[in-house]
Amino acid sequence: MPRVFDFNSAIVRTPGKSVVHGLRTAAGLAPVFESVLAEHQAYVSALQAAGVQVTVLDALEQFPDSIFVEDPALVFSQAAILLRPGAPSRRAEAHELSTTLAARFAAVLQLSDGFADGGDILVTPGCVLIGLSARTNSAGAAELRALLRSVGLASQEVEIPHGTLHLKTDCSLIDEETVLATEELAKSGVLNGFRILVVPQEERSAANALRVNDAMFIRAGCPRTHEMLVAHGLNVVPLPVSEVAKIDAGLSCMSLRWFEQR
Ligand code: CIR
Repeated sequence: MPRVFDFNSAIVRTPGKSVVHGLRTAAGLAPVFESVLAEHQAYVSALQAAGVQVTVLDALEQFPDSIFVEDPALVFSQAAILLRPGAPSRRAEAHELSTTLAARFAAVLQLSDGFADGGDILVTPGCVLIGLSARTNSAGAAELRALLRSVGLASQEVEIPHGTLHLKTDCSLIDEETVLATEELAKSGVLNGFRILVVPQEERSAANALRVNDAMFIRAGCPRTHEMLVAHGLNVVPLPVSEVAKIDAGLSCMSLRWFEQR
C-alpha cells in the first residue's frame, strides 16, 4: 500500500520565456528565464533520481505561471480533478492539462463552481486539507469536498493566515504524522493533530518543501532546516529555487505527483 508521499509518476511543464512575467505579490527583481529553466531541470532530475517517471509538457508562452502545474489540478491514484485557479490569468491552465490527464486517469472530474488552487491542498493520510485563501474560496472548497468524497477521500477546510499565498507556501508533509511549517501557520491551529517541525524565522521559505518517496526535497541554502530534517531521520535533498521564489513559488508547485498502479 503506497504512503501518501509515495509517487511513481509526475507531470511537469517546461517554463516558457514568459515566466519572467509570472504573478508576484512583492515588488522586486523578476526571475531570469535561463535560471528558472536551470532550476526546473534540477527539479526534474531530482524527481527522476527519487524513482519517479516524469512526463515533461511543452511550455505555454501565453500562460506565464503554467510551469506551476500543481495549481490547476489535483491527482490521486484513482482520479484527477481539474480545478478553477483563483487568479484570472491562470484560469485556463486547467483546460491545457485536460488531454494529458484524460490519457492517464480512469476518471477526470472537474470543479465547476468557485475557485480552488492545488497549492492550497495538503494531502495527509486521513484527510485532504483545503486552505481557504485569496485563491481558494468557500464555493470552490465546498464543491471540491463533494468531488473528493465521490472518490472516497475525506477532507476539511482550514483558514490560512492572511497574506499567505497558499496553504503549502507555509507547510509540507514530512511523514504520516509530521509536517514542516512556518511558526505563523503552526500557531494558527490549522495543523493541530500533527507533530510540527517549525522552520526558523530566517528560513521561512523552507516550509515549502516536498517529500517524494524516501527523499525530502528542501530549498537550498537553509542549513538549519536541513539539519533539523536530517535529525528527524530524513534523506534531505537541497534544490535551488531562488529564481522561482521571485514569483512566489517553491518546490511543491512545479509538479503533479501520483502513484499509478501499474
Ligand atoms: C502564482 O502566483 O500563481 C505563481 N506566481 C506562483 C504559484 C505558486 N504555486 C504554489 O505554491 N502551489
